[in-house]
Amino acid sequence: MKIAIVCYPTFGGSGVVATELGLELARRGHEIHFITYRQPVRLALLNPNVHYHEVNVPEYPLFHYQPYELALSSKLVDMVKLHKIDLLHVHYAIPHAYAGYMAKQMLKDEGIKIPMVTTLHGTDITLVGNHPFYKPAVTFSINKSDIVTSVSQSLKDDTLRLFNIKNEIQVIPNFIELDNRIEDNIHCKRSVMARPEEKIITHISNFRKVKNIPDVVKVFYKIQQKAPAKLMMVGDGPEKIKAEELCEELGITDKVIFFGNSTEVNQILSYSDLFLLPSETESFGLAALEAMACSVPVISSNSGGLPEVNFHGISGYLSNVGDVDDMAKNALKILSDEKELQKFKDNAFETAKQFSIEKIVPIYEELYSKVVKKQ
Ligand code: GMT
Repeated sequence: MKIAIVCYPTFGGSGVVATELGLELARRGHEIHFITYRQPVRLALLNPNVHYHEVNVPEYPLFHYQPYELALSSKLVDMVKLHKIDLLHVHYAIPHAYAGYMAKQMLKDEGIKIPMVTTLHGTDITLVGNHPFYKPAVTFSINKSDIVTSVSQSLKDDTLRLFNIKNEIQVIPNFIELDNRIEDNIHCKRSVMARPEEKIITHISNFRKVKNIPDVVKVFYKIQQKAPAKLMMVGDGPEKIKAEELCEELGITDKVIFFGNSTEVNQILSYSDLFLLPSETESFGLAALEAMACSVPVISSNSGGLPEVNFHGISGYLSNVGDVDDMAKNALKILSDEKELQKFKDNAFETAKQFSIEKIVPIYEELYSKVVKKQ
């Protein structure tokens, strides 16, 4: 099949999922066309089945806002015609589903019928999409998609609660490539991060408010009072400076490393003993799954789709949002006994297997075949 994938090309979870999906589909013999404004960060182009088409939006002084949706829908029309694409798969409703629908309509006018699959990822529904300024357009484009998928049951429930949706929503959880662990090597050594007796605690995110970054620091502060430990903060975003300031206030700057956006996530996770994700909400929590796939247990909040990924008392522990005492208590329960730690590490990896790329990607392939046949 020839599939166009529209996504955000950044470090965010939706872009990562879209990229990994495209790469796996390409390995399975499909011809994949990524259409976005920049080359996705995890996209390797050394595959004859993978193509990347950049959406350019020329700056024009009349426009206060440059019309990206217009440029994207025009690019979709051109690429569908040029490469004889069979299907559009858009990730993140805003503005991708809207632009995809416009492209479909323009193509229909020329006698070309193309189905559109829309995958909802989280903030497109829970934070941004339900804002009154966007809601009618988001509702419309979800209802006009040929197939709608969401990455968790929790996100499906949120979508049905917040929008007037007439379409069916199919839950397809995010997935992970297993065996991502990387051994100590010349380019990345555990000793750079911590001393042998110190446990490595890691957090990875886009450092937005929804991630509750101060709670990451507070939980770590409590952990290091009882057990020798270091905190790895990976990623960048608006809350990073505040986190650095909080570390200074608490006198723990020598125990915290801020990496910024890193392409060495798997190396860092391979040395980690525990992952912290105390988010206010999380439709899925891909970062938690990435940690689990590297055998790292997860201490998370129990909101949104997190309970569908992190199993309480098995792959880690879940606490109420903001309950840093409970999170620290649970973290120490895992860390203070080597046997217990190993059990949780093994369980985390076993849990991640349920979300293996080999299990999940065929579900998308089946959906694609069905919807293409229907046209
Ligand atoms: O806030 C983020 O983590 C980025 C955001 C995105 O859209 O890229 O992530 C959302 O989609 C991910 C992939 O499906 C999910 O794993 C994240 O849980 C979700 N974020 C939120 O719901 C806050």
